[in-house]
Amino acid sequence: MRTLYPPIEPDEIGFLPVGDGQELYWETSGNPAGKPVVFLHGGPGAGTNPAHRRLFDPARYRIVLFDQRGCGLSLPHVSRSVEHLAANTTWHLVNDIEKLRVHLGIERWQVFGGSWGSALGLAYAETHPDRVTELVLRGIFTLRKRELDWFYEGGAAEIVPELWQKFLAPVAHEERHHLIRAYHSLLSNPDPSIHGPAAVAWSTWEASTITLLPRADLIAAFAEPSYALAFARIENHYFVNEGWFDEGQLIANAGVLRDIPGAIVQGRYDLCTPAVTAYDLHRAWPEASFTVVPDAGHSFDEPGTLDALIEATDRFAQ
Ligand code: STX
Repeated sequence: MRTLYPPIEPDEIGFLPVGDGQELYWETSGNPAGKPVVFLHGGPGAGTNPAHRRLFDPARYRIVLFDQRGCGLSLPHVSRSVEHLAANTTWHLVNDIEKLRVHLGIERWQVFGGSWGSALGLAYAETHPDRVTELVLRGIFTLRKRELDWFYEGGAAEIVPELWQKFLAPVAHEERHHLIRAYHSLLSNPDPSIHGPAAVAWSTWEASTITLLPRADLIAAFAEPSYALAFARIENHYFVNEGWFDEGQLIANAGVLRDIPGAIVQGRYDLCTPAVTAYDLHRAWPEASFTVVPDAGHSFDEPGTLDALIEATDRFAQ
């Protein structure tokens, strides 16, 4: 089984102004003369962390991580005010990726994305296919109505009912027929005694359902108040707006990817983004390798998932 490469430090970091008063934290690590790869994090709103560098052979890759608008180390942080969400959409992020590519002097790069990062990776690659050397996607998420309904309106609840009760708790009974909308109102309420507990409940629902087995460290990290608030506000903002996608757009346009080498990696027991979406993408884009990990949930760091992801980044490092 392949496991994460050893920990490394960035060799360069910076803050890129991308307009609308937003500055994005970025970093490069690995081999400055290596093959460029950009890592797209999940959520949206989850930010990058140092473990993400370790998905790529540092001797062969120039590894680019950045925090998407409003989260991680990027500024302004959405935990400070919902006003900062106005200029934060999928298509802002697609343009930001291009700005970062040009800023770093990179012609074409590999795109790696898990979960929300897979949606953003598809949106970017379908908009700028000539800039993408390979596409590695994990825990496929395309924000179709059925996917949002599954995770936020009662599907996954059937499997983890006691966790679902905690997700419902902040929402008044008469608002429970549309939870993404109900949470939108709670998370944008200026009163911290309203938005604070809602953010922690939203983030805890995700943290407690993304691994095959419960992980107390992850659940605690997601409940940290300012992390939870930015994560919950950004995710909810994207989902209320259906990602600014037409229904089914990312899979309908997968024909554009035909000439891009690709890998699709999916955990069988992924409660967050069930395998049917990965399968639908596989059928629309049969040229990409398709691996269903039989004993994994959603998270990137389950052993079988790491093995399949690093197999792909090693294969594409040549
Ligand atoms: N959110 C899916 C997503 O992108 C609905 C995601 N889920 N968990 C994560 O991302 C992290 C593990 C990266 C926080």
